[in-house]
Formats: sequence, structure tokens, C-alpha cells
Amino acid sequence: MASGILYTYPENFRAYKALIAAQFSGTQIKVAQDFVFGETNKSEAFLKKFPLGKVPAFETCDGTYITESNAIAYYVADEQLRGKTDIERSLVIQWLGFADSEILPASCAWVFPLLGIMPYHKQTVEHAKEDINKALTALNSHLLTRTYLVGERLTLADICVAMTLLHLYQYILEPELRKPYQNVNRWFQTVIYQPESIAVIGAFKLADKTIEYDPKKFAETQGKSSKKEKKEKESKKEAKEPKEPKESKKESKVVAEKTPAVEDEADATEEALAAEPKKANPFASMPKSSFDLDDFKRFYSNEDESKSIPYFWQKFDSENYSIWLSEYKYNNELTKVFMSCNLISGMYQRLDSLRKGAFASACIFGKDNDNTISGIWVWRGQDLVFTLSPDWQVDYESYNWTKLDPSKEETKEMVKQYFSWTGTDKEGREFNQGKVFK
Ligand SMILES: N[C@@H](CCC(=O)N[C@@H](CS)C(=O)NCC(=O)O)C(=O)O
Repeated sequence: MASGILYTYPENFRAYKALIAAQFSGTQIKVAQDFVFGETNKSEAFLKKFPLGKVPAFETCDGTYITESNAIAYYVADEQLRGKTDIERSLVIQWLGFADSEILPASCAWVFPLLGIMPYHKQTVEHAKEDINKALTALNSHLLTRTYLVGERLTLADICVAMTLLHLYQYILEPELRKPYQNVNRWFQTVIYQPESIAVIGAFKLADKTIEYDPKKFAETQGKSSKKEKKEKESKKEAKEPKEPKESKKESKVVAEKTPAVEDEADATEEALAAEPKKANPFASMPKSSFDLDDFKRFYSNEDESKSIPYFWQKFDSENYSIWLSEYKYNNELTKVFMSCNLISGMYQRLDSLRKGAFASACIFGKDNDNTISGIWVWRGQDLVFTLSPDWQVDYESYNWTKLDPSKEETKEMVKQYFSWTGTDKEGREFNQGKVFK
């Protein structure tokens, strides 16, 4: 019979898959007691066995190393859990794929910002909600006439899909939100209240109330990352970034960091992006311009606006660059000023690869519970720049974009206001703080 050692940190929903499967099949699994996430899995000895350094990871009693939670769960499962016929086995695999592709990314995108693990971005969360609705609606129809996902008895499909839904049921799906999915709710509870599941995850409690986004949590999570980790990330980032002008006198960059236990989901997204074929630089085919944006950025960083703004107009090339006003569409939903700041920082981070061809100064006007975001952007070309690359499309739809005529006096006034961080918004709210994209 299969047996071995499972490496994981506590309460890892991925490890639960194998642990529950083992309870059903009677497989002996020992959980490595001295495992420390971020240390053990980064040690030479561990990496020798599991080169990606990820958990769960499994070492069989005869010295075979298995990674990927689904594969480990399959290894420790029995015939009933794996599926008894070819068709059952393929349907089990189908549901494992469904969980990983249709539920997991959207669940992470919805849950993690609320847990303070990732920055909150409204549009991403809204998309995630739609995706979860689609997945749960499909599951709900499937379960209308069935107790289990495949066949008449519980299989790995039930264990893996339920574990992938665990965070949603734990933190998000309050009674009203789970109401449309009664069949899924019934099935989920059937799976998690099996004695074999309870032996692993304990007495699970469905969410009473969706946890609320608390930007302080995100700030705290950031603080928890070790200094070493921080340094590593910063040096990685530095190596990646094109040379920037000297230290900004204004911009405070926010580098999102994640708690170790869940950083993999965000990393998975990064890895997926990295695996995509390298995209051509959208600016490469544009005609050369006399306006040296890097030079302006340097000048702006080092000189007072009384000099840098005239310098901008002296150098600006209106044929090859355009100027835009950005206005956040959901100002009425903004609360704390520092949250508005995080929104801007997050957007700047996600637009990292746009830096070469753009400059912006975004301002927050007003105070806590009454503030607005708007900014002035300058970029290469005459059209809305964000449509040129799929990497730049996460945030821009949350803003109204108005192209400004550089020859007009009112444009000059606006540039002056936003570059020098002064004035008020349209409704008279005072300037509070600004952030520069450069
Ligand atoms: N697809 C893998 C994902 C494994 C994974 O990403 N694990 C995370 C923790 S849940 C990890 O070990 N991350 C450490 C790292 O990326 O360095 C599975 O299902 O097992």
C-alpha cells in the first residue's frame, strides 16, 4: 500500500486533498513535523528532491518524489476515489482540471485581496465574481440530479473541487451569496462533513458574512515579509527595471508582497505571464521623437516645478506624444486617502512596462471618505495607449480618459496643476497628495 511523507504548511487546502484521500483509502501519510515554509522548501536538500521548492510535496516510502497536489492525492487514493472505469477516471480528471482552471484563479483573485494578501483591484475582483458565478452555476446544474460529481459515490473529483472551493465558502459565500447555488451547497457540505474530511480539516464553518476589504491588513501582510525576502525582491525588481532617473523627490513606490503561504497563486499568475511569448514593444514601430522623455523625467525629479514645467513645454513634441486627463470613475466608492493611494500605486506597478513611453502625475483631492483621483498622463502616440498591450489593460477602464489639446491654455493650466501638485478637483476638494509615474 502507498505510504510516505507529506511536506506542507498547516491548513494548506492543497495538502488537504491528499490528506482526505488518504483518510478514505487508508493510506499512511506522515506529515513532516519540522517543516517550516519558506525555509525547509528552500533548503538544498529539499530542492534536490523537489526542484520547484513548492508544497505540498510527497516522498513515497520507496523514495519517489511527487509534486502537484492532484498527483499526490491520486497516488494516495484508492480505486473508488480514482474512478472505477475509464469513463469515471476521465471524468475525475475533468473535474480536477475544472477546479484548477475555472475556480482556483478566480477564487484567489476574489479572496486574497480580502485577506489582505494581494492589493485590491475592483475590476479584477468583479471579473473574478463573474467567473465564480459561471463555475458555480455550471456545478449547480450538474448537481441538480446527483449526490456526487462522478458516479454514485465520493471520488477525488469531489475532494479536489470541494477543497478548491474551501476559501470561498469560508470567507466569501455568506448566506445570500450562496443562495443561488443550493445544490452546490448541499454537495459541498456532504463532502466536508464526511468523518474522513472532518479528521483533516476539523469542523468547518460556512461564512456568516463576507469578510470585508481592509487595506490595513494588506499593509500588515506586507510588513510581515522578512527583511531578507524584501531585499531579494527589491534586487530582483531592480535588475528587471530599466534605469530610472535619480531618486524621486516625490514618488513613494509600493511593492506588493505576499504572505508566503499563498504567494504561489500570485506567482502562478506571474509565471503564466512569463511563459507567454515575449511581446513586441508597442512603441518600437513609432517614429522617433525629439522629446526625450527620460531626460524630462530626470529634470522633473531633480528640479523645482518652476523650472521643470517650462522645460516640459520647451521640449514636448505634440506630433509624437499626447497628453491625457484621467478621472477615476468610482470616486464615490473611495474611502480612506491611503486606500486611494494604494489604488494608484497598484496601477503604476501593473503598468511597469509602460514606463519607458509614459509619464504621469496622479493626484488625490479631498480627505478620508470624501476624495477623488485624477491625473495628467503623457505618452507616446496619439491614441489611448492601454489598448496597445494586453499587459496594460487591468486598470484603465476604471478611469475616464480625455485627450487634451496641448496648444490650449487650459491644458497648460492643468499640466501645471498636476505636475506641481496644487489646486482643487472640479468640486473644489483641496489637493491632498500625489504620485508620479516615471
Ligand atoms: N499546482 C501546485 C501548486 C503548488 C504551490 O504553488 N504551492 C505553494 C504553496 S500553496 C508553494 O509551495 N509556494 C512556494 C514557492 O512558490 O516558493 C499544486 O497544486 O500542488
